[in-house]
Amino acid sequence: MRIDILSLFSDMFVPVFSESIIKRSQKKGLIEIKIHNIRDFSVNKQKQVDDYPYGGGSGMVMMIEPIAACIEHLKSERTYDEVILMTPDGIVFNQMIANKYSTLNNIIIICGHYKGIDERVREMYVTSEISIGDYVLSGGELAAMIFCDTVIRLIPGVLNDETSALSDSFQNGLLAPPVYTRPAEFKGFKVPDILLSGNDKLIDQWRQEQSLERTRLKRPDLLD
Ligand code: 6GU
Repeated sequence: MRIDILSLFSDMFVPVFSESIIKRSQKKGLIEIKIHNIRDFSVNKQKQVDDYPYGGGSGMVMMIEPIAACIEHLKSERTYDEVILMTPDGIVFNQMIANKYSTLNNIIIICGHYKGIDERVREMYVTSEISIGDYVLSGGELAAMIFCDTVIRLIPGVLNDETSALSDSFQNGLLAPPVYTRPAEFKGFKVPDILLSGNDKLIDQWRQEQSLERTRLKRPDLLD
């Protein structure tokens, strides 16, 4: 999968994408991430990327020209499955949506900022709009990182233990069961006996029960 991210704050992505699973999956050649600074595509001398809103009002609006120039440049080199706009008025991201995006080959992600983005960007280029929850961030960058992290770990080969993503919380619509490692007892707190029993069938059954019980207690809305 190739991910092209358009942002006014491209440096924000560097530390996050140079660690852990995202770093490894780029090294393995499973994903390619390119960050583009929208300012580099500005069409005037002042490197302007935003302007006052027509009709008045507070805040600046991201201009269409630099974004269009960047997208056109990318589209001249390959075809894209989706052009995603990160925006608080998009559909709310979840694991099911992440699964869908993890099967795509090439995607563009636009990170919005300020009071918004010239509406014609949506009309002309955007194929889907995604929000990460009902609250307002200063910009789409953090949301794009969360989107990328969630999608990338679902790509086959990214996780060492292939079954690991499958047993994630939410992957089967339930929260994950509790896990333990050594020591078997810590200050009087014991690991449940069943996990030390060696009986795989009973352990599986226990984990399923715990999963269901946790979901019932913490997130009953997931069971509706
Ligand atoms: Cl994608 N962008 C911004 N600016 N705020 C958000 C968001 C996105 N998702 C939730 N809040």
